[in-house]
Amino acid sequence: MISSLQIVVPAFNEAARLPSTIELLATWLRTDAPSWSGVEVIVVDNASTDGTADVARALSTPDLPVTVVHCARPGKGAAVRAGMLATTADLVGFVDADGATSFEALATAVSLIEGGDADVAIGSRAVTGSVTMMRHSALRERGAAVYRWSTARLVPGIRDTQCGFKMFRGRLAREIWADTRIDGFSFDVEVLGRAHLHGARVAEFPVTWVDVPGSTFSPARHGVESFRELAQIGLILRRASRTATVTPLVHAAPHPLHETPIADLALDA
Ligand SMILES: Nc1nc2c(ncn2[C@@H]2O[C@H](COP(=O)(O)OP(=O)(O)O)[C@@H](O)[C@H]2O)c(=O)[nH]1
Ligand SMILES: [Mg+2]
Repeated sequence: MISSLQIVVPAFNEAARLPSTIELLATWLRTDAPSWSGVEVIVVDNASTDGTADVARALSTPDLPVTVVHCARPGKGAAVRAGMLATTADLVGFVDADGATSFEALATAVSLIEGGDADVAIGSRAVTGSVTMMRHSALRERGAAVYRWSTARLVPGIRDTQCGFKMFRGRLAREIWADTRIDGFSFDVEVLGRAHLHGARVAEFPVTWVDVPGSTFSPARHGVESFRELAQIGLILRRASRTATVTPLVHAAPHPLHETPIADLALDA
């Protein structure tokens, strides 16, 4: 049994990859979570030119309604923001359109949040128990290692900020995303930093992740931009930490992964 769950899927020219992802999700819900009701998908069409919105609408069924939100502003961060601000559910999450993260992650995330152990549950390819099948280029792998080193200073304790699977208490998500500024691929880092500032407990849990061909991330085109965004996030979080009133959402005890004081979040801490 879950309260209500909306899953945001950012989609930039995903007419080819979206159908199997939504169908996999519908099948997983039917077979592995038959008692869940009221699950909905919100596809955010990020100015696609390949008919993504029509494809998404055609995937809607009474068991798994799919609605489409349009986002003219380019970037995965902008798309996820538009989707999150359109949510109303008690639990909200986002997943990549390629379905790279196995949907078993939904069960883990829901139980962590509904069980009161976390306010934010993020899938990870870097914690014990994760299974990853990657086909990334050497350039992307090297860039990812430097990127992880940089994010560790912004959101200490979180090992994989970039997995395309994250779930939140709905009210918290809407409060966080109302303030977010990063439009590109580094938006997850801003969101996790802001979650800390809200006093939220973040649980990072292992997922099974299979690289799906057709990635929209180009190391050459998006890589430099992603690092530039990290520098900007350092400033944003430092500024936000000056005014943040940290009030734990549910329980007083911080998640063991995140005992780092808020002041240490700043880029130059
Ligand atoms: N590149 C890009 N991706 C976007 C944009 N808006 C939404 N997305 C989505 O962000 C997700 C990125 O996942 P993917 O392309 O698989 O990248 P990867 O998993 O990091 O290699 C997909 O669901 C994209 O459709 C955008 O403006 N640009
Ligand atoms: Mg992918």
